[in-house]
Amino acid sequence: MNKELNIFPEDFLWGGAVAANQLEGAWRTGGKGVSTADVATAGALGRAREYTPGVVAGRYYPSHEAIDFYRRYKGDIALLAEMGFKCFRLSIAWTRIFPDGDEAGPNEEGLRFYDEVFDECLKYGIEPVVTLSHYEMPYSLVEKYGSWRDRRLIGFYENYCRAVFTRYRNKVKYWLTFNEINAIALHPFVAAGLRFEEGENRERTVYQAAHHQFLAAAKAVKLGHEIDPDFRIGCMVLYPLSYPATCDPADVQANAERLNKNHFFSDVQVRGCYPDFMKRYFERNGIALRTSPEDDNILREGKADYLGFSYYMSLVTAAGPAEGGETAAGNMLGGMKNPYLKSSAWGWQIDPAGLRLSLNNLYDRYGVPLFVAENGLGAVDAPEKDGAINDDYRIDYLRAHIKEMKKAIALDGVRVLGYTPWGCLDLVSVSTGEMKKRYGFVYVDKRDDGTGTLERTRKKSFFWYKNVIRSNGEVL
Ligand code: BGP
Repeated sequence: MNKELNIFPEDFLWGGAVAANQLEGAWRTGGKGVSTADVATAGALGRAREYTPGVVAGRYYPSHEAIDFYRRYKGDIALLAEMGFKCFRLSIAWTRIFPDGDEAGPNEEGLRFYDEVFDECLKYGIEPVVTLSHYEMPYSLVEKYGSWRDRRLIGFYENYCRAVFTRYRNKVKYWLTFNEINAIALHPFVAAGLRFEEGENRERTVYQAAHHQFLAAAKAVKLGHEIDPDFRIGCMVLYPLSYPATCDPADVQANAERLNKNHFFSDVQVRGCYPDFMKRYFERNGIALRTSPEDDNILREGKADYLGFSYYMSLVTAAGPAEGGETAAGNMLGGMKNPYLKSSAWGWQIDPAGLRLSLNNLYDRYGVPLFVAENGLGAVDAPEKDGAINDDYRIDYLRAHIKEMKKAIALDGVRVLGYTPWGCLDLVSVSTGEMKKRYGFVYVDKRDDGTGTLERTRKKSFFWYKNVIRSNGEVL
């Protein structure tokens, strides 16, 4: 490759990403409360996940044990260190710190757990990048308050942020407020614990809850900077790059509108105000949000320092119904099939060049540093007779995406802080609850029915990624 393309900044944060609810397990240990993820059943074998009203005896809930990171974190972090990780994106389980969400003070045992996890990272020079709420919140807040539709949630989130910002100020610098905040419009329970009443205007409730999350995130940014001006507090969105189905202006318009409805979430958090197109959308659709006079100020004073996003795939959008009716699956998205792209076994359309486009779109729009907080291939890994896992398909996927990210940095001048491929240790899938859908560099012996030794094995991609990091992205 052309020498000039080898320009990852010296301090580029190579690493990997996980979320507490998908790997920690120990769901009732150390004073932890029940979270929204703890009531999600396994939806393997083509069934959708169900979100039961509380934990129902006799049902299988994959997060309850997950991959038992809670007890095995030392060995796991040692493996990440062996790959040379510069950073590790992980989340704090809100329910370890405030088990019910509305207590007056934090749970010391929960705080101590993350002290140990962060110390372990720092021992190897791994910078923790911490998501404050990653598809997990106290279930009790759902039951008592109806979750984020209630403005009081802002105060509970603020208390939680204050507790962890204060406690970890000497250990953590990079924070993310809500994982994939725009997923609230696609999966309201997973992203925000929302359940709907009969006849309720769902769209209105979703945007009301999103408004509260925006305020909570903005308050977290302000508070964090007061506690430590060196904190870098970002927001995080699922980036659903989408192409118009044809050059018919009607398709181009439909695609632009689809993109904008997602940009809305980063617009508010990065620019600190609601975009006009969304105000008009609310007016046209009779959506009147309950707001307070101080809201505009709160949003303005709490703009995110950087923008984290997940990128797995791209979509296609048409003004009318898909011609031929061929559709594609996606992380909560779906859409039309793109004939130029191949798909993963779960139907997600693989589009490395789309990562460069996404980086450019976001950088042009906002001009703030970006963080590729998730990317990766969910695939079935079949260990060989000798136990080796030759996941060349995963290496191919990641290599192609890193090459495109490199072009965005070197050729287009996009500022990217780091790259954390998803599920660096195999973990529970969020959309299906499966273990069979694996992303990791490290294989975890656990099956969809909950059996397995939980033993960890380095995959071929482990050694490949180690070289990528060692060469700062030169050897791909
Ligand atoms: C993102 C979530 C992650 C993660 C990933 C892969 O949307 O932030 O939590 O799980 O997608 O999705 P899945 O687990 O469904 O394959």
